[in-house]
Amino acid sequence: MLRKLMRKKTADIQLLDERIEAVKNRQIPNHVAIIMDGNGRWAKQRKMPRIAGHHEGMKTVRQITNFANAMGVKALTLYAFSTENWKRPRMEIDFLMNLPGEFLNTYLPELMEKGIKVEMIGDMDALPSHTEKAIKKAMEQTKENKGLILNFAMNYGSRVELVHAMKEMAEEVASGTLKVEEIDEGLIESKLMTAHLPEPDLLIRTSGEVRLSNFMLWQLAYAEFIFTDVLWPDYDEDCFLQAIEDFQKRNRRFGSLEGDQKR
Ligand code: V07
Repeated sequence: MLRKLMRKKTADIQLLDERIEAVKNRQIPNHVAIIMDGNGRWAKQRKMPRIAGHHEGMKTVRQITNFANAMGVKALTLYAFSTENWKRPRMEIDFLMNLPGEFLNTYLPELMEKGIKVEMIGDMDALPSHTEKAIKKAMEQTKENKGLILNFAMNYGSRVELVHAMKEMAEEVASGTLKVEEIDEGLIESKLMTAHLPEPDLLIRTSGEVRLSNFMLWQLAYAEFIFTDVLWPDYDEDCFLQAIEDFQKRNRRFGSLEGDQKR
């Protein structure tokens, strides 16, 4: 019985390995963006407090980060805290604001080992100072790393980001350093917090919600969207591989048109 189970397990791993090899031979998304939903629901199903779900979700962040890095994804943006999340109970917010510190205390050595670079988008100023310190320290320590960019969206809202970009351009026009005719997509892009990142080509949202919720509205203009009912704490390598396989299937339908030419 045990031997039979082990044989099955070995076969599963072999199958996963074969899928990974096949996927690696095709176009890997440059930049994957994920809305990590369903942590509260995961906890509720187990009669546990919501924060237990958030904590479990953090383990998924580690697993998916390592897997994306191994697959050759260049950037992974994770929506960790939205500007809307401030409406949650105080105790839940306090818990969430401790997660970056806990995550980084535990995984920073592993991130260094794997060459992963930590970055952040969103309004850092509004975060508690201990949260800001933990993130800044990790960004500083990993800034020379050449592997995956692990980009956390924290206190991020896409419309606020766009308002900020527009104000900057308006001021430059008012001061005479920018001409209205010079405003184009490239310039707008350069004013966004994602300016240095490749455009996201795949968006994943877990837990069955089918909305963008003010996440990278400009940047996701040409991305493939994948929605799954799987709750974020249950999301695993198999799910992520499935998402890349679906992405590649959709992209192949464009025949010779690949990547940026697709638009
Ligand atoms: C958070 C765990 C994942 C599911 C979604 C909500 C809860 C990792 C971080 C993090 C953020 C910045 C950083 C390092 C780690 C995080 C929050 C919530 C607020 F530099 N997970 N995670 N931050 N959750």
